[in-house]
Amino acid sequence: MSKIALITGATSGIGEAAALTLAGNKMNLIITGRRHDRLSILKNKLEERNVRVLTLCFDVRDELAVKEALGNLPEEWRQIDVLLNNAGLAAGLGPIQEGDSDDWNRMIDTNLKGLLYVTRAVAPGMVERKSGHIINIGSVAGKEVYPNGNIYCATKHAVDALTKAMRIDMLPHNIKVTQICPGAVETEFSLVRFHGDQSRAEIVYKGYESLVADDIADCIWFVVSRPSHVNINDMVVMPTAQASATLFHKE
Ligand code: NDP
Ligand code: 8X3
Repeated sequence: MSKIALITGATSGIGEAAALTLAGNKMNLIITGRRHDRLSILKNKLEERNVRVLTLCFDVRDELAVKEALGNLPEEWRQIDVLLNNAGLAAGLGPIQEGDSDDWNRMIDTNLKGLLYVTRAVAPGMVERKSGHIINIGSVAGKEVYPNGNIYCATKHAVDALTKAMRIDMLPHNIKVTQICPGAVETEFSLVRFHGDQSRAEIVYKGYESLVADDIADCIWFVVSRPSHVNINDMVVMPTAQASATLFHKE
């Protein structure tokens, strides 16, 4: 029987690319996000690859909505084999003393609490079946802090810590826990970070060859497709032209 993967944040960037790659490898998919129109378009594309697709439209920050969506899955969707905790964002880039608490709350509530709510809803089924794989999308920002990255870096450092903690908790239950930490990937990430300012977002990816979402989707498929006795704990993936969170070789 084909396996089932649940992807948070499948409406764009890394999550969307992961959905297409996993479907290409015959996984059935539960795709989630807040933008219903995009979920519908993606569902059609995925179904062309002859897999089953369920769309669930909810905000990961809304604990009740997460519980309702994932606690009432149709019977044939309950056995989730892979949970890809991908939904996340940066909001703003500036010094702590000028920070906007709305931005802080969005990042903490999405990157951290959202990941927790979804994991809390999915992990018990994995524990019961003694089988499953949780993959958290961290970041180079969870390995280093960089100027003006304060709260985003803090949330991704927390994802790094939580991934290690989850691996310990899941150990007796035969559940794999992996973190994938990308450097710069050209997606809608910077557009969101700069509150829709296209020209600021474009500068982030100028003068060097950044990663694209498919590069991370390839890594996701690599970790998913290892034999059952092999777990990739942590993967840090950068563009060749990036050596650290702040050091780029630009033309
Ligand atoms: P995108 O902005 O392209 O995609 C983000 C996805 O997250 C969207 O599908 C969005 O869906 C979803 N999302 C955001 N907020 C919520 C929410 N409250 N509830 C549900 N879904 C939400 O960015 P990326 O693909 O680049 O980002 C994916 C992950 O990768 C994030 O965790 C990010 O931190 C991480 N990352 C990105 C890097 C990069 O350089 N791009 C580098 C390192 C890590 P919708 O808006 O429809 O809800
Ligand atoms: C996204 C990469 O360097 O903008 O997590 O924080 S960075």
